[in-house]
Amino acid sequence: MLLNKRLIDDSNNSNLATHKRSYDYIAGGINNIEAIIQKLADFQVAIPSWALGTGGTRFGRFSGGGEPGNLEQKIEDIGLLHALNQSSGAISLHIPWDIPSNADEIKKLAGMHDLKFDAVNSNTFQDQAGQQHSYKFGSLQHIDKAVRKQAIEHNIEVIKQGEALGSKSLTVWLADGSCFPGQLNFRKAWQNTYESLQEIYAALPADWKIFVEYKAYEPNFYSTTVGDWGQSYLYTSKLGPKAYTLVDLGHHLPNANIEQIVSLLMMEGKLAGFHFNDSKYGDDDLTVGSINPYQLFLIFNELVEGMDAKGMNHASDLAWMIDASHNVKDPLEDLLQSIEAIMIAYTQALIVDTKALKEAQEINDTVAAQEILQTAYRTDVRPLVAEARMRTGGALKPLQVFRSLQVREQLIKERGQATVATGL
Ligand code: RM4
Ligand code: MN
Ligand code: MN
Repeated sequence: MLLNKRLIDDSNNSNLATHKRSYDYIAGGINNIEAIIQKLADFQVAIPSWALGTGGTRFGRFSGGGEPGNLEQKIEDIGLLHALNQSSGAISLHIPWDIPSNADEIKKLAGMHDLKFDAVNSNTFQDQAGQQHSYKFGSLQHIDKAVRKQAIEHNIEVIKQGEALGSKSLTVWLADGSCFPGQLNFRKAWQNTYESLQEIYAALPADWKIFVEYKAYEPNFYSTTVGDWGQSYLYTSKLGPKAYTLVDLGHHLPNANIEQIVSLLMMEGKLAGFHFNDSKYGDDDLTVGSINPYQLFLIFNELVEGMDAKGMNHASDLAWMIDASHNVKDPLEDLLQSIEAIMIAYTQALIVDTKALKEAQEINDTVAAQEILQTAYRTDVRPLVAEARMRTGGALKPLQVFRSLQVREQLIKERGQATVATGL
């Protein structure tokens, strides 16, 4: 399904007067407003191909209907999101869940929706039909060289798939670890993983990067072989300049200071980018900004400050991606909410009075520092985000348009009630 641009314009026109009032009110107080709007227009967040269907837990899965049944339909879904918010201009593929049968055709289709291919993701956490060796006890860490070899070859195959699509990076997330004390030798597991990663690294094209993602636990519940940013950093710093550490927000132990992690990784030039989501307890799949939007803002504050200090391009020097699974919400609505939350946090970070903050830090004025951050955080920047969307051809109110045009109902009509998307 394609959205009729005129219907988006109609909706914008009916919301315009109210929007203008709130936009003028807030924009009037910001000096570099045009530069900020441009940054928002440039900022794109990749949508993972596995997040367009209903997720589930091990207790059950409740499909909402109209799910994309193949990669073409997934691209179509991301095209819908991008038409509405103009901020989801990229797709991140998970192989083998979404192997393009014809890379050129898929590339063309994505191009028609104005979408690029972001990082490709390998999968050695599940066994696929017909696979020779099992990943039950790990993949790149496995005690058996033959299993490691199979996992290395899969990653190299994923790089090839990504090359054909124009991707420039490989994300490796490993489920490797152990469920019980004594199950494996930590050093041996680390060493095997490192050697395996070295082989994958050697297969990277010259202009590619490898992102090593960490996760504290799940599916292994005693140890994870890339369990935290320190372990990931150890791999990436030893691997070489093309290796970076990827931060998935939901992959930390409760209350971890993620903004500090981000700041230090950037300082070392080793931050790959993000998998955005939110979590309350141990989940890594809730809608971005749904539980702790202040933390998201603090992370963006470090990002903006760190990127500016290094003269980095906000839109292109780090990888931005959502990584979530939707159990009770319509996946497309959830993704619209997630992108909105990211854009809001980014905008708030852009309006922080950095000069005043530096001055407060220089004289240990803790009270002033808090006031400065919270002044930005408590500013309702939604009209700025909406303005950037409208100027680039998107909707002032994406979710409202999605509902009033009955997009999901149409998708159910086209695809049926019982389709099941590959993914989580
Ligand atoms: C993992 C991790 C990976 C993602 C898989 C599906 O928890 O976040 O990035 O590819 O889930
Ligand atoms: Mn992730
Ligand atoms: Mn995850």
